[in-house]
Amino acid sequence: MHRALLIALAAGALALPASAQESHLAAERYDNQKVVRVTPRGIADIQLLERVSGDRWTCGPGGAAGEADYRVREADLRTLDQAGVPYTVIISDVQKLIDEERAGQDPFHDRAFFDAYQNYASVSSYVNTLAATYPSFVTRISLGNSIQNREIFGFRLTSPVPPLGGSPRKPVVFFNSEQHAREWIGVMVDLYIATQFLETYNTNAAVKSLLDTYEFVFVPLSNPDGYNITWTTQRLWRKNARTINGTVRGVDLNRNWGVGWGLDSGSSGSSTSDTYRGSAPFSEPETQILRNYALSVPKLVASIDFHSYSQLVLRPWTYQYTLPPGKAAFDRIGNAMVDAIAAKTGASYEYGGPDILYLASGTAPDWFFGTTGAIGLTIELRDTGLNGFILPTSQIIPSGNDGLAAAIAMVSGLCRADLNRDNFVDDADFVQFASAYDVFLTNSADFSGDGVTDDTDFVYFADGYNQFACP
Ligand code: 0X9
Ligand code: ZN
Repeated sequence: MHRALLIALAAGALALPASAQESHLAAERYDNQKVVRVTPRGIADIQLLERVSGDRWTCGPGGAAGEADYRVREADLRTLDQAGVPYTVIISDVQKLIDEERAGQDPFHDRAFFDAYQNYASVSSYVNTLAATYPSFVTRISLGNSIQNREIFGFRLTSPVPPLGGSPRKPVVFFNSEQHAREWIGVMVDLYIATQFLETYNTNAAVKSLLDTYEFVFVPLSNPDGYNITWTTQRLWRKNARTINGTVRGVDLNRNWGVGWGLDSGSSGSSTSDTYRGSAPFSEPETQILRNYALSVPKLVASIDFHSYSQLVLRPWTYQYTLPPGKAAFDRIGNAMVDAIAAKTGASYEYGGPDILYLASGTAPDWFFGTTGAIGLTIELRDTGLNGFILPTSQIIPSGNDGLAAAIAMVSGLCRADLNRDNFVDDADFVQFASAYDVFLTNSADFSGDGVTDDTDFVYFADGYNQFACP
């Protein structure tokens, strides 16, 4: 082969392209590529890394001015050394990890669902199996279709115990994952939580009480097109499959939501960026679909948006450092979640706001909290950098137990009569309830979840009020 062509090909392969390849192309390879954890000394170091890498693995406690993880070629280490950039290699061969992950996916191996990562078709059929196995608990739902016309499906899960007060529907808790295509562990954790809820309903009093009180909506694959790219051509693809000028560039779905959208401090206006926010809030069908579903729910009380990696529980706001209303309640619930994870699996997670990560503008949790008032959290699952997005399959069930402990702690910690979210149920809440009750303000005083504020809600409020303390 012509020498110049060889060089061009090699350069192309190593240039960490920002566009997704067509699915008939061979999978991109990452031989000998590293992930380095950098402590930039200033903007020049960040610019250098953005130039040589182009693939920031985004998470990492320390924020924009602190540590950050980047995927780089072996030869780039010399460039970093010459420039004196402080770094440590946290993954020495990205392709090796991917190969090991692939080996764990042997389709002829008879394995249980949570022993391996699962593709779109397999996740879809698993949801059908859940619905067939637990017909009185699980209903499959279809929320709409992605850009490339894949169905975004999910399921509703609750016990057959009827909603209080004859309400048509229980208050809803929403769990979604996989806005970011390469964060495979989120899909498995979402499904693991649902499975454990179903399997332990009869033996675990806490789970029984949650399923008797609330309805849970699970959407395991919020970004099915991106997920398909990671299974076929680019394992490290993050965004959706939005085509711009004939090339699949992708929009970062977790920068496309309408609250806090469009800020350069936490997103990018450039379509080649991994945090491209899209041309307008909700420009993407995937975010529109999730938003529309959330708006169709009469009473949404809490939500978790699963991501990886870094082992964090993050509260709003993500787009600004200003503290959210009701921060006291977020702190109580977030700390309870972190403690519950540590008690169940021994994993160490950290709870906090954007100060422990970085600003992110136009995210799902900010929209959930900002628009519906529901508790809206991000969980960054395992690990802390040893394997990053390519988490070994042996970590699926342990991660599932992190998520399960966190989910139970969050919902058990909802203190719904604490309307002002100061962690006390007292006269101030009564006054707030009474004024909401007077004007039939459904979102804050609708305890039953039927979309209206009426006598039933008064009874619930009184019931919560009598306990005088948040869990
Ligand atoms: O950047 C994101 O969207 C999330 N991290 S990830 O590495 N999974 O992409 C975090 C978003 C939420 N929170 C804050 N940045 N505060
Ligand atoms: Zn993510």
